[in-house]
Amino acid sequence: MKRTPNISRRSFLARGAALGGAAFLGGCDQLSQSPSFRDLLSKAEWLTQNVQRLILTERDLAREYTEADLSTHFKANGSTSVADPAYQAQAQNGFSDWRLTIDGLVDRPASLSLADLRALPSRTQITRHDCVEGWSAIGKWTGAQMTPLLQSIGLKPEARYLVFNCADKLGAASNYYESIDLIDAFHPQTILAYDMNNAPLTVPHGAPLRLRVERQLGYKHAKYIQRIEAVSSYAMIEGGAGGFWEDRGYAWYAGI
Ligand SMILES: Nc1nc2c(c(=O)[nH]1)N[C@H]1C(S)=C(S)[C@@H](COP(=O)(O)O)O[C@H]1N2
Ligand SMILES: [Mo]
Repeated sequence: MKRTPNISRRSFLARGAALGGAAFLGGCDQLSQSPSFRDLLSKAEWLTQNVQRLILTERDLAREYTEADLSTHFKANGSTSVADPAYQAQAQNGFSDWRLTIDGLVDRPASLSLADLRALPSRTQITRHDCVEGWSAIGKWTGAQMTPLLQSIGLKPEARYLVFNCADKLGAASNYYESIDLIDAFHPQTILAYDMNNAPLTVPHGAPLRLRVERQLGYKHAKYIQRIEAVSSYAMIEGGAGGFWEDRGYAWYAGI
């Protein structure tokens, strides 16, 4: 494993000092919850791998539960099926010819099969999903970790958000979509989940691939992902607010 060079730590500390020194370093987690600080951290100049690593090791994980805590019933919400004929044909074939596109502000755009994704470094986590509609459920999720995937794809310096394009429309004219910043993209519990409760994702829960971004509310957890685009801004996408529900008035930052 490559070690973090001291020079990077020094330049990180220098920047930290410029922002208020000890208070900045000591209160890292609280500060990371403030939108303006998150915005600052998302700026390209901050996003060398080593800086990300230093920040993220300080971040709390969402609470993880045990097998005994698993909900006997996990509600499926929002879209529970997809009308798109191309998706339905893929589902018929067990998603063997489905592909995930990763493009936008990346060094090496990719087209990945489910087998490709299953071969990547994975993480399994038992977490509680909280929907703004007033229900929660505990489920077990396994998926490809975003951090090593993004490191192999390579983000361009201008990249600040990942936009997840989904296959469903939820009664609207255009597809469901969501966006997360790079703080959440590189969070250790952020995974592209292909298994739920030890079995391949079912269609109601977002087959074949959905986002788990455990420090955010339910609507950020995009199901039926077909494309991930790295962008510098989401202002020009759809309604401009960064997501299907955000365009309809929900907060973009849905941290819990
Ligand atoms: N593509 C897509 N993703 C989606 C939704 C949706 O309708 N379409 N609904 C969101 C909402 S509001 C919630 S609470 C969760 C529900 O996930 P579940 O069906 O696995 O419970 O998915 C989120 N992701
Ligand atoms: Mo939700």
